[in-house]
Amino acid sequence: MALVATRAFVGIGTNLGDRHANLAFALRSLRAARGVGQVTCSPVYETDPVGPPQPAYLNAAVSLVTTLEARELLRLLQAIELGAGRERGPERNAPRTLDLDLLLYGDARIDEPGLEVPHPRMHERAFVLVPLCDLAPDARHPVLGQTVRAMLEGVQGRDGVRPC
Ligand code: A4P
Ligand code: MG
Repeated sequence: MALVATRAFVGIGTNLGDRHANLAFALRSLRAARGVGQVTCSPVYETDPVGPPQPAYLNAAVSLVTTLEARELLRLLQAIELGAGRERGPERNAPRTLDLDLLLYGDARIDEPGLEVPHPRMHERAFVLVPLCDLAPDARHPVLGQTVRAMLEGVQGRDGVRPC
C-alpha cells in the first residue's frame, strides 16, 4: 500500500458475452475495492476490433484514485477480469469477456516483467484515446510528453470508434 493517493487511468474492453453487463461488473468491482476511490467512467463506445477478425468491442476508460501500488492495482484488475469469467490463453488479442489495462499511473514509468506503464500501445489506439480524452484531455503521457488530446489528433482509426 502506497502512502499517497495516485490518480490512475484504466482502459476497459469487452467483446464476448453480455458486454454491457461485463462493463457494469468492472465498475462495480472497482468501486467496491479497498484502496480505490473516485471511480469515474467515460462514455461507452462500440469499436471495430483491432487485430484479428473478432466481434466488435465495447470500450471505455476509467479514472480513479488509489493508495495501491501499481503492481497491486494490476493484480486487482486481473482478479476482476477473472471474476468476469475471462479465460486467458496463449493468444494475444483474442476475444475476451473483460480486459482491464492499466494505462497511466500518475506520471510513473514502469518497465518490469509483466507490468509496463504507460500501457505500451495506448498512444496508437483510438479505442483507448477517445474515451480517455473524454475524462482527461490534458493528462500527459510521461514518456512521450504529449497530452491525450494531442495523441488523439495523431491517431488512426477514429472512425472505428462510435458512441453507443
Ligand atoms: N501487462 C503489462 N503491462 C500491463 C498494463 N499496463 N496493463 C501484462 C495490463 N496488463 C499489463 O495481458 C498480457 C500481459 O500484459 C499480462 O500478463 C500483464 O501482466 P492480457 O490482458 O493477459 O492479454 P491481452 O489483453 O490479450 O494483451 P494485451 O497486450 O493487453 O492486448 P491489448 O493490447 O490490450 O489488446 N480492439 C478493440 N476495438 N478494442 C479493444 O479493447 N483489445 C485488444 C487487446 C485487441 N483489439 C482490440 C481491443
Ligand atoms: Mg490486456
